[in-house]
Amino acid sequence: MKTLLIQPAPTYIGEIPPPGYFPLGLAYVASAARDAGHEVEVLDLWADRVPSGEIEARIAEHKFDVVGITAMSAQYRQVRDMAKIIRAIRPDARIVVGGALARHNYTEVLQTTVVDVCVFEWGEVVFPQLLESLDDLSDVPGVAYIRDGKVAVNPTVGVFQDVDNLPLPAWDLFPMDIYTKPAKIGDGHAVSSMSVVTSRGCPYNCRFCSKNFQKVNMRSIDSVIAEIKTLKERFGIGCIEFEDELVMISKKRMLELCEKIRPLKLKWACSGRANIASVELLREMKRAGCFSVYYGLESGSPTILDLMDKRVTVEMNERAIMATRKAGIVCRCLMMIGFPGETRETFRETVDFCKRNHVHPRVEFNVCTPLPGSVLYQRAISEGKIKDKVAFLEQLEGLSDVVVNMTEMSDDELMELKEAGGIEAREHYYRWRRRNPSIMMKDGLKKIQRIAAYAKVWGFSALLREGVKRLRNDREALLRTLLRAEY
Ligand code: B12
Ligand code: SF4
Repeated sequence: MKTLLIQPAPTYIGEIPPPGYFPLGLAYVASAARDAGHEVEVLDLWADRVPSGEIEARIAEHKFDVVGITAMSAQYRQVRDMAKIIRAIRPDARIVVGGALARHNYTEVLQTTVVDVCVFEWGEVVFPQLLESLDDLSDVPGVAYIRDGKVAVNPTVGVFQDVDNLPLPAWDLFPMDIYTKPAKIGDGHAVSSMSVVTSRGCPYNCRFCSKNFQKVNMRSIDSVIAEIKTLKERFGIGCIEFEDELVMISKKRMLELCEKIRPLKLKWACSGRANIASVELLREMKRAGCFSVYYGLESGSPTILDLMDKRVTVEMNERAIMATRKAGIVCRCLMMIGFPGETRETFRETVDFCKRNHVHPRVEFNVCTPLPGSVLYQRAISEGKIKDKVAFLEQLEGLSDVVVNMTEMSDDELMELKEAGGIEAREHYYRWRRRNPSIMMKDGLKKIQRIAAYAKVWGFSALLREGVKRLRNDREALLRTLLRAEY
């Protein structure tokens, strides 16, 4: 079967930025389909930075019987429009969608677009079976499709036992020169970076979170290390971004990862969880090459953390920040505003938390959005805040500001609080930095190291041109980046 797999590009942004992350899910699917004997081509619209006006021509260059698109919920509109184009070019081709959009909104996708099949989790297991059974999908697990004019839903794959024997991602089908360009800076060195997952799923159930895998499946650390060694040998990768929903899942597993990754002498970054973030563990991580951990701390209010079912306390979060900095690892904190129950008072607790702990909220404060697949989404539907699921999906594109307000405050009040809170936290943070010359110096040195590393890779004049361009476009953002603390 001739198969074309597509990674969409964020065309709604205007000028498409270079891709920040390798589309691992699609690469796993590509690998499994190829191993099953199918002809697989990849069209990576993001890596190629294809503007919307050129998508049709790029798709028409390929011959295919089946096309597969990867998409998150926020990409509904892109999928709908792309499916229409594909149908016009090749009316007989089957159109398949996988990823969070297909997992959580298969009904809407199948009823309002020309997509034929939605694949839930485990695309690498499901897709090859699907390609063999296109005429009758009734025995293919983990798919939804239209049968007799109705949406038919097959049972999911669930826990997949053989996770260590999945084929490695089909990196070679993607433009690896783009993905491995040494643009990521691991601890002051420009290195080629690549995404890896050590597990699927997360054992927690934070109420705002939309997880891609319902059950937790963990790979053995040995299989993860074997993959990393391959990446190092084949592509000269010097930095690994662990993209699991939660990497710091347990102390024991993390220590095993540290012990086995240390001899590879790589830099790596991962997501963390405050409840297991001790100085001892983080020091081990640092020794093993970890340079950055990001935590979804979300709120400084104990009430909101409980309502979210975060299963951490404000004190644990504070200890995690301290421990991470003490270990010499960059601590990135994701904060949120607007979870149901949020008031001026609870958000004040969050801003005070940021100030007390000198947190620079990484993306300022994310406005809480009831993403499909989350407990909050069900609540928004039952409370009548989401009346039309398709209109809601359309609004998710870009995902900025207030999409659905889950608080008792007005949208304007929420946005005012977010802006003012962001300014207050940032100003405090920079004041604190100015008052701590030793930290300023340490960070300054790191920044110089980074700039030098960039210059080595890109050339000094290209770096200067880029700097001037950014200064013209968004002076404040550039200054923020330059001033952001590393410790
Ligand atoms: C990297 C990443 C991104 C990257 C882009 C990824 C890419 N395609 O290039 C960037 C930074 C752009 C991104 C952005 C966002 N992301 Co994101 N991201 C991730 C992350 C960390 C890793 C994805 C990954 O590689 N997973 C590992 C692979 C193996 O799993 P997978 O992608 O799910 O693929 C499997 C199946 O889904 C399926 N499958 C996937 N595609 C296809 C295609 C076909 C044809 C088939 C058959 C099967 C199939 O098979 C695959 C193999 O099993 C995940 C968390 C996670 N661990 O999944 C979040 C995640 C996908 N992101 C999420 C969110 C919320 C966002 C944002 C909305 C965040 C924000 N507040 O802005 C934005 C969306 C921006 C927008 N407007 O479009 C949510 C998705 C929720 C949802 N309902 O959509 C996740 C699950 C994180 C979470 N738990 O909250 N993200
Ligand atoms: S927010 Fe993080 S810890 Fe909570 S359920 Fe989602 S992935 Fe797991």
